[in-house]
Amino acid sequence: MAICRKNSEKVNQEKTYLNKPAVILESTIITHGMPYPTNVEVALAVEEEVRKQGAIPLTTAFIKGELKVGLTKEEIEYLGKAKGVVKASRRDIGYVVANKLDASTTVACTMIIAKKFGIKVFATGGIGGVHRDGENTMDISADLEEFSKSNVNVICAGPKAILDVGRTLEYLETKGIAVIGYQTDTVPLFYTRESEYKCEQTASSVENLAQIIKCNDEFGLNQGSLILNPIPFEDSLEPQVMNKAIDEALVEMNKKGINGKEVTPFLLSKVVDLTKGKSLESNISLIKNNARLAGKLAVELCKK
Ligand code: PSU
Ligand code: MN
Repeated sequence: MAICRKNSEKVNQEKTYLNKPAVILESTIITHGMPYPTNVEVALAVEEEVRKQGAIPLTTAFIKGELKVGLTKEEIEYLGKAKGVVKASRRDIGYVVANKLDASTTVACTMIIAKKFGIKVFATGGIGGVHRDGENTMDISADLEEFSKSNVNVICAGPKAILDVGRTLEYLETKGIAVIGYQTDTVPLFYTRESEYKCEQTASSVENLAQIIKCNDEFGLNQGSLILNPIPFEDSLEPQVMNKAIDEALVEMNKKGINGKEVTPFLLSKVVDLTKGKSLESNISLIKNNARLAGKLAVELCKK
């Protein structure tokens, strides 16, 4: 127990990033989302995109149970190569710290850390959501629940089409979470820019986005928002190609009986195989694009 107390004291002493243009970045994408060495190259490139906007990139993870807010290049390299790293969500934090484990952070876990350190902006690729057939399996990512607990603004490229997009959006609506399309009227679906789902809220500019966030905060809503930033046109994929790959991946997943926290990593890597790496290229492009917007937003939010 002493280990936990000591660690949390240390965490509380860390400087806060309130009123600083900081962008937090998750690490599950490094350990469970992309193969080595691409994962490391992309993590470093994403940090660079944030810096170019005048903001501070902070990639988070637990190394041997110790929380790191802002990994060094060496630590990113270490995580990128390491085997058996825990994919940590909200429920896993105490377990990882107490047992001094290496763990990457999911969107939910990264939001908790961001809140603790006063970081308002978070860039990622995709978030977890309600899985297809979720009405039977009850597979709903803890990411969705976190938006009503942690006041952090998450920029992603939309719910990935491996999910039940309609139910994911319904879930967020029930929780009262602002889902804001950035310069788009329809919900982007990660690899594709448009969909049949309408965005109820659209922001025309970074200034507009910052205003919405500030107004929610001033109103005391005290919860996160989800910003949908469509993949750059030149790197988007054909919906037909993607849907075919996803359908095949789902069939194989069910055949293999994969469930729980393995579902998302399995589907992500299977889709990369089935599209012969094309989806990986798109993934890289959209993450960098999200990092750019996050950097701009973090700078904008610091303006009085
Ligand atoms: N979706 C993606 N790419 C990812 C993830 C989701 O398109 O890398 C990762 C994120 O870290 C997210 C996590 O928080 O998977 C969700 O996992 P689960 O569905 O088990 O909650
Ligand atoms: Mn799940």
